[in-house]
Amino acid sequence: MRLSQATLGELADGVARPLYDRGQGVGILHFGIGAFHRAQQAWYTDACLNAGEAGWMIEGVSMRSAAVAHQLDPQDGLYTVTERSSGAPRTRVVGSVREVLVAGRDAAAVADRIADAACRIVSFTVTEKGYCRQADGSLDIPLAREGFYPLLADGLARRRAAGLFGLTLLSCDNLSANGRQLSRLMTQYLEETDRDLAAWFADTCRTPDSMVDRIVPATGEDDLRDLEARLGLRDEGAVFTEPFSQWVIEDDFAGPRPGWDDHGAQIVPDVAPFEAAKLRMLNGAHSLLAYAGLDRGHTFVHEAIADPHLRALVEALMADAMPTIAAGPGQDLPSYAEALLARFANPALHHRLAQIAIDGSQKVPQRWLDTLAARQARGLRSPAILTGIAHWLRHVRGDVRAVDDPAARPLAELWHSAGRGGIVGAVFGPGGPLASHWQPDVKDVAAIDAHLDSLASVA
Ligand code: CS2
Repeated sequence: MRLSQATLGELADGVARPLYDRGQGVGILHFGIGAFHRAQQAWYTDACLNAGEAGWMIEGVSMRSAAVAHQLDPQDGLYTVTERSSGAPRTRVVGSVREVLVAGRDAAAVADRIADAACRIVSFTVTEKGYCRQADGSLDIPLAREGFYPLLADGLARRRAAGLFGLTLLSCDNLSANGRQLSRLMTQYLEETDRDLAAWFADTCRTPDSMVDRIVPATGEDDLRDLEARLGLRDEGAVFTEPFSQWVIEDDFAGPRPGWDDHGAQIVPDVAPFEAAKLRMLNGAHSLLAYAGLDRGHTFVHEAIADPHLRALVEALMADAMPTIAAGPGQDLPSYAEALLARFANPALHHRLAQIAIDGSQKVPQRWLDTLAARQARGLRSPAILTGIAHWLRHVRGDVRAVDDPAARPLAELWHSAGRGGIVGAVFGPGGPLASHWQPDVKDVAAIDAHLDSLASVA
């Protein structure tokens, strides 16, 4: 039997479930309703609704496939979030998602929702590549036409025509200054397509920066089977995560918002220091564990962090990142580093290194290169990150394992044309795809080259 509104009563005792009327208004349209959104923003919103707030149901948009719609729509949008650690798992049913629209199939319905007066927030977890940026950070217009931009522009145009107020556009992706980037990219899109709308957007909409943090590994069939045995119901939309969760949002909304801060989120004047710490320390360490850990034969994050060689590298990366971050109020970076090491060691999460290794070309700039650039400006290096770069370059050569990255082809071609001796300069030197973030000096190149030489099977 499948989880749904009708079968909620069949759930095993002790599983928390929504206490509110799920027929109430939709206040949020969310682009990219993958596992992360379900375990994070929708989970905070569910807590708000359980506490008696109204009007904040979420309509999700799946950008690439109908799979999430097939998971959630037959379940009336219901799904479970299970927190895993060394203790017993804790499962709760989340009810804040009304239904899932599919970008390619339901474009008119998406614009209808955005144009609805009840909608106040459009939020995003479309991954780094979903913003359709070119190497220099500007919008790739032809690519953007395939993404969320035209859907959002349609909805906004209809709001403007109807004389409605603007929206809060809330990016929840792992980019630095994600709200400011979204604003800049959306403005560029509108200036190309509808200049009047660009002016309305600037006047009426807001794009707060936000830092999101919760480790949410991809769900596997084994996870679903175990859960079914515990719950007595099958949940195709289940997500599994850690007990930890953090969400820091810039206090810059165009209108009302849920009281996320009553349930653990932080609303602050400036997200930048939280974001820098999260991207450079957590995500930076993750990517280092992914590329170096796979090369050392590991499968999961908790295995890689138990490898003393990798743990030392991660500790060095964090120590190198810390002085580049101007800690904000209440931020204690050494304790943060300790807490991250403990989270990585969570034995129950089964977070695959291969999942983190996806889309490196989109992640490396804000995770590693910003630290390198900030250190370079002070005459300092980061040997740990240079080691990571060597592992990443080896990975994108494409002959060790499959490379899942929008730049997989151009990077493999660079390896082909520049060869082993020229690859570092070809990727990071003038004209290279990552040159706008950090440019290695002669010693950096030599250090990366030396690591590449030491990696077996690199010709
Ligand atoms: C990970 C992140 O897959 C990845 O690249 O580094 O998804 C990470 O688990 C989250 O950002 C944690 O908040």
